[in-house]
Amino acid sequence: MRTPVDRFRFRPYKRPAAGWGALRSVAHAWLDSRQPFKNLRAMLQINQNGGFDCPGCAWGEAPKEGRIRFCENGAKAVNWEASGVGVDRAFFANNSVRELSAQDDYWLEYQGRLTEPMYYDGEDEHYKPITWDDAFALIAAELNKLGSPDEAAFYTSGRASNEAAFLYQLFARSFGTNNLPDCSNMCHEASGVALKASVGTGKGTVTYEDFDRAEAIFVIGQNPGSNHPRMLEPLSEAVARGAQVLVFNPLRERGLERFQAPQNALQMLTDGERPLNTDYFRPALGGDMAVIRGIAKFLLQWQGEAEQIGEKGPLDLEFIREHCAGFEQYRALVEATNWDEIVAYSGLTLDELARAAEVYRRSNATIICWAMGITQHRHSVATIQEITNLQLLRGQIGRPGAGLCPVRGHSNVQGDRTMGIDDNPSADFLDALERRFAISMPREAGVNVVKAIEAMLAGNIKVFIGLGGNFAQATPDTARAHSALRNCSLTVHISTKLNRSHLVTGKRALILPCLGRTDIDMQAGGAQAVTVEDSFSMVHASFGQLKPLSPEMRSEPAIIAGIAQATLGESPVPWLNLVQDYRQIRELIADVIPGFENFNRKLEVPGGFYLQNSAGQRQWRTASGRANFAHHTLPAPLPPEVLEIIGKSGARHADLVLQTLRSHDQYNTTVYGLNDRYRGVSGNRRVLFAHRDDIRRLGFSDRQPVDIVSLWSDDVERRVQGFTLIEFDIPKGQAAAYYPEANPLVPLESYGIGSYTPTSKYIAIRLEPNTAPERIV
Ligand SMILES: Nc1nc2c(c(=O)[nH]1)N[C@H]1C(S)=C(S)[C@@H](COP(=O)(O)OP(=O)(O)OC[C@H]3O[C@@H](n4cnc5c(=O)[nH]c(N)nc54)[C@H](O)[C@@H]3O)O[C@H]1N2
Ligand SMILES: Nc1nc2c(c(=O)[nH]1)N[C@H]1C(S)=C(S)[C@@H](COP(=O)(O)OP(=O)(O)OC[C@H]3O[C@@H](n4cnc5c(=O)[nH]c(N)nc54)[C@H](O)[C@@H]3O)O[C@H]1N2
Ligand SMILES: [Mo]
Repeated sequence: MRTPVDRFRFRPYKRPAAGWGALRSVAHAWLDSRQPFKNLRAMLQINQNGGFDCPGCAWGEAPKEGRIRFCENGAKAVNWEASGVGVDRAFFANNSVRELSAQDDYWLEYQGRLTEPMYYDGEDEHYKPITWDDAFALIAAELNKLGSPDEAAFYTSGRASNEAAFLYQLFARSFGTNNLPDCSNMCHEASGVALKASVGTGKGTVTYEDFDRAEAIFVIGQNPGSNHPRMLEPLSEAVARGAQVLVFNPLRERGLERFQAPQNALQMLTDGERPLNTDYFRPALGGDMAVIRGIAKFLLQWQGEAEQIGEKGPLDLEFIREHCAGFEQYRALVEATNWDEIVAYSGLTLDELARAAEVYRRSNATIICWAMGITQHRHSVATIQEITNLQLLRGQIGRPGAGLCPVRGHSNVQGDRTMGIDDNPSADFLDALERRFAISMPREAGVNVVKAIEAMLAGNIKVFIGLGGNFAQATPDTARAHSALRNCSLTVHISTKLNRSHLVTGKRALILPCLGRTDIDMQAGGAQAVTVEDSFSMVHASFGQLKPLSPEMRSEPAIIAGIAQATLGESPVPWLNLVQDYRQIRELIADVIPGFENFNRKLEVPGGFYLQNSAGQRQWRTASGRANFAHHTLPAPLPPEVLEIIGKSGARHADLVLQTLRSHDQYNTTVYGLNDRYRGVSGNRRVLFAHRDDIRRLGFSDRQPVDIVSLWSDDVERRVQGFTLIEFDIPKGQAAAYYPEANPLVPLESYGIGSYTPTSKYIAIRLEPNTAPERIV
């Protein structure tokens, strides 16, 4: 089936975010699903009590009636999943693995839902049908053949429900390994690592209601217009009631500037719009830690001035005294950081920093939100701890309208971690599992995504199982990630739609088609609900609404139970019995994970329940028992003019620093279309946004196709071809391209300190004349 493609065009978008543009796009996605009437009913059930949780992002459900409950991109996610066409044995008989490999990611997923288990034996060119039992037996045989359980890796993508995730980690650990890499390793890992050390919990401390009470909201390194559209309403309401909304983003994202509420009839009919920010700052890539340090330095300076004349300064000294550790050392560190450095590294002027600091000083309730613009950098952990330091200075954690808000990605990525999808679990968690199941749990840390790729390349991991996701495309250093998968003896993917990971196979490969969030999940005990946790730690139930496209699809818990039963045989866990009624799985969760006591009962409350956040209650589960000021020297972000990569072949200078980001028409590696409405691009994803002066300086011209080559000290050539240059409103020295097309450029060894998150937002590149054959330009 051919994918619809618009003509390549670039024209800056002048309209507000959401509004009519979004409605048009929803209608389009809906009609394109090839079962519009069925899906209309489904769309009305998104995020409603008794309906299903939106498979889009992890933004929380609005507690108040009348608030937006689904958005353009949620509707796209639903219609994409609830496709009326299927990929079956005839499809695979007609398309060999090699032929499919020549198609792009957009085409692959566009073919529809996977409908039956398929097996690739490495000898024939084609995937062939296999029964579920044979598939389970094959996995069991491969797993049980391994020299050690650590030769298998169990990857998870963040759509998996709590029930599926809990069973999956229990299976991996019963089998004997903590090798549980997950998408979070490439996403918000740094947030968890940073916050755990600073405030004793890896999660955000705010709830949805806090957004109604905040006096200031900082939105750093995030593009909610495309990725969390339901956040636009609380932001625009905050501006409307006089709160300050400060944006920090090198790009002028339309979805952070103006908003038209699609569910507000008056605004729609009058074509009205509202502002989304009160001030917009455009820092250097990776410059945010310097920005925050600058604001902290102003606060400390003003504190000193106030104290001299016997007045109360901006710091909350009582909070610091009562709750914090390490303040004096932090104060000395900030005082020792000089302004020249702060200004140079931040990419902002001293005036801009003072303006932001002034807003921060005046606000008595500040929320700081962040996403991938912060986490996918080398110094991400230090930056998030600096954000936390700032909030501690004014006691902005654990009070109404204030706190830390890492805005999560996948709809249940936070829940998956709560359920134990973690390559480095706490001893408490393992102890609780051991107590409940009388199985001894592996104690050694497992592999994260980067280490998993290294281990597969080295031949130390031989079986790869993916619970959702698209490991081949989401990971960095594509050529090596693909070699890693190919080096396995067996790769298994539990998936809803066809993607590249199914085609970059191990010696043998399985595709196991599963139900999605929208599908009715019928088990022996009746239609099942699953549960998820959003960014605000609200846990609630989700009920599928649509009849599955094929009776051969199975639920994720049922597939995991099938694999576990076949692999482990006799086990203290009654795998198959558990999936007859998921309430039994929730009973086990209740026994093991704090906060889930009486899980099934708590779910009966409409809207679900709130998992308490210790830091939000000013209880600090850190080693010091206090909220810790972290002490990081401000790292030089290597501004492009001095960016120099020293490799074996000597020193090379980068032309630009590249960030990889999402277009408006994609969900991670799922490409819904080739347009990026708010950035004005249609018909092409192989584009490189750069500043006009840089394009000229480097001897190129607007719309010229180029190759992009990244620099890294290992001297390996990483190149992508045929990217069309677009003169764009972007700070000089910076460039941007879409993920996953640009992933071949991200070196595997370039990851965040302490988080192992690939530095997808900071890649040193050079531009070279295009070498692409005509076809991919
Ligand atoms: N429709 C849709 N929704 C999604 C997703 C999707 O792909 N499509 N993905 C989901 C997932 S898994 C995630 S993690 C989230 C991702 O949500 P985002 O974090 O919003 O995603 P990105 O597109 O990576 O955007 C990063 C933003 O950070 C800015 N940025 C980059 N580097 C820097 C920097 O150094 N400093 C600052 N201040 N800003 C910077 C970029 O200009 C861009 O606006 O969205 C989730 N929701
Ligand atoms: N360069 C660069 N790389 C990045 C990023 C970046 O910004 N830049 N972002 C990173 C981030 S934040 C993330 S979270 C990762 C995402 O990494 P992943 O989570 O691995 O990737 P996705 O694209 O979300 O996975 C899409 C696939 O999931 C399957 N799927 C969809 N729904 C379901 C379901 O309900 N169940 C199951 N079992 N399968 C399902 C479909 O087959 C689909 O093809 O990518 C990371 N990679
Ligand atoms: Mo993510």
